[in-house]
Amino acid sequence: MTENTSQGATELEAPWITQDDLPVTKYQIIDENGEYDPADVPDLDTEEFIDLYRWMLVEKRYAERMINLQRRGEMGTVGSSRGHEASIVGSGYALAEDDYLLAMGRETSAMLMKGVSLRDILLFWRGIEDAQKYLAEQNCMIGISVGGYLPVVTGIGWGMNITDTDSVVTAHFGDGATSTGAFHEAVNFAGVLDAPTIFYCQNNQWAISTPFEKQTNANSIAQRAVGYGVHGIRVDGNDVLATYHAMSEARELALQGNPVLFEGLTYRREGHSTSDDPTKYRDRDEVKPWLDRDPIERYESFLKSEGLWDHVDREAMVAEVDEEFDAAIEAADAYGPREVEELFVHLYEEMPPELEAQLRELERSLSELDDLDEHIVRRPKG
Ligand SMILES: Cc1ncc(C[n+]2csc(CCOP(=O)(O)OP(=O)(O)O)c2C)c(N)n1
Repeated sequence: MTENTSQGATELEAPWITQDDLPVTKYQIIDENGEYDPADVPDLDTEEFIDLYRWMLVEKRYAERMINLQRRGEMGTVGSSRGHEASIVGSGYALAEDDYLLAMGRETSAMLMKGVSLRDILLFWRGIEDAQKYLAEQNCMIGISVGGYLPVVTGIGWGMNITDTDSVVTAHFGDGATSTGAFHEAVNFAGVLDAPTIFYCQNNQWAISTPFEKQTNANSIAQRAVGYGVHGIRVDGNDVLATYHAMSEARELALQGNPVLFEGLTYRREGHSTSDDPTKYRDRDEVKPWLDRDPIERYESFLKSEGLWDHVDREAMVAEVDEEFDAAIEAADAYGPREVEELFVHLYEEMPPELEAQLRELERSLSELDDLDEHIVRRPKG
């Protein structure tokens, strides 16, 4: 990773500030070699330590199975979370049942922890709008519009303040989303409103083909917190314990009315999605060191050092995930065919006239273009 810096203009006299005045450190508990200081390890019991590992396997296996399904034409485009397991699991594990989680799409295990059913996640990726309704019943949603849902997060947090709800709302998003206007409005306004919000940026270094250093001239996402007057932190997102611990503290801060801008540093190991070929824009030399920094392997070495590895039956864990995945596919396959109207119905209790008009227009086009409906249903997905 290259760092952007402010350049030129030496020998000025007024008290200018630059980002170099605010060095941002990376919070880490287990380092890349699996070394750690026992005093820094969060206070979890054996079951919880193992649980973190199991969830990371869930995330990994889910990503593998989704890609297989997509390759067989049984799923739409899929975005792999390989490499993000610690970031997703550590952040999700710190949340409570009533907290809200607005995901950008790579956070399956965090949503499952909140009680979302795997079937509904599969339905979502098959383009079935009903799925969002089921996700929302567990205080979760997936926002495909990059950054677009971030002001909604501030709104939910504001609502929690008004109703005196003892919960937080967290939004996950990528480094690309931090360049949207919506991101700036959302974090700024959350600060003004003391909203119990956690803005969790999974900085995986790439927004499709745009590398982080072309995304922003800032050295980190975390440093931007200062400009909004909120708490910020940069965490090694490949270290599940550091992520979990920092996220637990972020939750406490948010509950006390301090919004948090959280940067989890990680790396997208595979393509942005199954429609993307990353070899077109990034070197193998760049990817290789990240493959050696696998978050799951790093945590395995921690479990071994702590003498907890004997409690892990990895094969049985994977078999259990596969069983759950098989059942979820069966349930998703059994979900009946949907009508185009479903795209319009879940937003308002009563459909406003503009939407009603759009729906009629779409129905008219579909009936006029006999082939279109057939095309939508049959076109190759992905
Ligand atoms: C408003 C909007 N513009 C463009 C897109 C197309 N798009 C999908 S993902 C993506 C890049 C997202 O990168 P980042 O926010 O870093 O998240 P990542 O997928 O890397 O985790 C883009 C531009 C979109 N979904 N929404």
